[in-house]
Amino acid sequence: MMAERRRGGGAGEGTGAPGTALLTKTRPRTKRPNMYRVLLLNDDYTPMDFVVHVLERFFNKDREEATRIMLHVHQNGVGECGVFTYEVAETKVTQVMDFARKHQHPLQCVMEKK
Ligand code: TYC
Repeated sequence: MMAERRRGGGAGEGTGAPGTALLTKTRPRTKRPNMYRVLLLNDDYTPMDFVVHVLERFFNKDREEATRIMLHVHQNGVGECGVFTYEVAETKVTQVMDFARKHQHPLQCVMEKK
């Protein structure tokens, strides 16, 4: 007697026209996106104030945090500006590289998968 378990136009059940019912079992699937670190690299020429400005402007850091990250990069060669999804990380890298080039500084910004 129970020809179909469910009926009535819910997700994945087709149009409800006669003979078209598709019985599907779904469960909610939330998958975490891959995340990417955006890194600044040290060099001998880019002014410290410029790097602090980059961290404030593109990574929304306050002056104190921006200065801390800049000094970390200066002393260690590399440092993390933030962690983002692929598209956001790619956009940050492009923005920083374009901004550095425009001001004729050799500052390098890269991304790496976490
Ligand atoms: N080393 C640079 C200087 O002494 C400062 C600097 C810091 C440059 C961080 C790049 O990502 C950088 N002027």
